[in-house]
Order: sequence, then structure tokens, then C-alpha cells
Amino acid sequence: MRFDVITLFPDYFRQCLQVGVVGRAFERGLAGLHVWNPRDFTHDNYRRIDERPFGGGPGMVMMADPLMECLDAVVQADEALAYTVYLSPQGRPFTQAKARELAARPRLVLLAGRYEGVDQRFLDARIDEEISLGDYVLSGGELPAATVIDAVVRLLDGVLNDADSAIQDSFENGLLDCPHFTRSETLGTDGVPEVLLSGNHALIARWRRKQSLGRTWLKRPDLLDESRLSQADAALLAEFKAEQTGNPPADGRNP
Ligand code: 9D3
Repeated sequence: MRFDVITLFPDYFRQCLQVGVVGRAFERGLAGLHVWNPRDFTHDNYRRIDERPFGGGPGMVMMADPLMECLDAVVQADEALAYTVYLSPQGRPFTQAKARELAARPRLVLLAGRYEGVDQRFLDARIDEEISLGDYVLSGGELPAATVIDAVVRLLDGVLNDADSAIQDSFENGLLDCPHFTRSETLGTDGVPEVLLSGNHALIARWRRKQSLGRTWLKRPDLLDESRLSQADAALLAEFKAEQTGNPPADGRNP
């Protein structure tokens, strides 16, 4: 899969997608990354990409013209169909489902904005979809673009090994992960649930499932539709709830 990023800070991407499974995926050629600076598509002496907004008000806006020329060059750089995404606070929230959808495309072009935003005429003419990372204010779209690339690349065929894939499944099922424990020089096995030391793999799997259900109920009740749990899961969650000491808040939230 080919990624093109349009950004005023190209260096940001060269650094940040070089590590871990994602970095290795680019190294192995499972994905390609091309970074473009709209400033290279200006024609004035000042290489100007921002302007004051019509109508006045504070802040600057990214001009349509350099972005149009830049995107023309991006599109022409490869024959595969380019799907264009603008990272913006006005976008629909990014989700794992959206990552899956994007991972099925041959090419993704990501526009990272700066300043107050981008001339609406460019967005209307050239952007297929706007995506937000969530309801908080960032200073630009670079970190969101890198986040989307990370989430998408790890879904591409051949990127994750079997061990990682299993972990991924446990989040894609809509539940939080169970707690993890490992060897400690200083702590020994203090505080490690007995069952994990038992060697009984059926019991261990059952305990982990129960913890996943229980933690999701405690921390992220919004992810849990209790009416749609299997009978086995409903029983595990009931067990978890019964073991809770004290009274959890009525909405199930853990303070
Ligand atoms: C502080 C300026 N804001 C209104 C006066 C508007 C504003 C413009 C540009 C707020 C943030 C940004 C830069 N943010 C992004 O480019 C961005 C973003 C975000 O801020 N939050 C969540 N997801 C995203 S995706 C891109």
C-alpha cells in the first residue's frame, strides 16, 4: 500500500514511522511512504502557503493553489487510485473499523493541516473524507496523519506475526485487554493471580476472558453491550461483578 502525506513538516514523518513493526513494514516494502511539502508548489519569492481569511478574524488559512498543484503531482506519481483524507477537528472520529476500511485501499493521501485550517474550496474539490483523532485540540494534522498510518500499516498482510495478530483480535472483539504479569527479580510472584501460575491453560483462558469483560465493564461501559453477550460471557461478567468489593458507581464507571 502506498501512502502520500502532504505536510509543511516533512521531516516529522521521516523520523516517526521508522521504528517497530511499522518501521519494519516500510523497510520490507509492504508499504511505501512519500512525503510532499506544498511549499515546493508555490511560485512567489516568499514561497507563501498561508493567507489571512476573507471576512477577517484571527489566524491564517492554508491557500488552495499550492495544495491543488501539490495534490496534482501526488496523484500523478502513481497510477493507483488515490483516496484523499484531510485530518481535521471537523472530521468523523477515527476508529479501528475506519482503519480496516482504509487498509483495503491501494493508496492513501493524507493532508496534514496547520494554522486555522485549509481553504474550503480545496477541501470540497479534492478531499474524499475528513478524519478527526478525537475531541481535543492539537496544533496540526501531522501527529493524526502518523497515527492513521500506524494503525493502517499494522493491518496490512504480512506486517504482524501470529503472536501480534492474536493480541489484535482481543482488541478487535471490542473488549479491553486483560492484565499481564511477568517475571520480576524483586517482586517474585507476589501479587500475581494464582491461576496464572497453575499451568492450567483452560482456566487461564477463562480468567483472562473474565478480566477483559470485567475491565471493560468498569472502565469503558460504552464499549460493552451487556444484552448481546453470549451466555458464557454473561456468566463470567456476573462472576467478576460479584467479586468486586465495595459498590461500583451506578453507571459502572471506575473513579
Ligand atoms: C485553536 C484553533 N481552533 C479554533 C479557534 C481551531 C483549530 C484549528 C486547527 C484547532 C486545531 C487545529 C489543528 N488540529 C488538527 O489539525 C487536527 C486535529 C485536532 O486538533 N484534534 C483532533 N484531531 C485532529 S486531526 C487534525
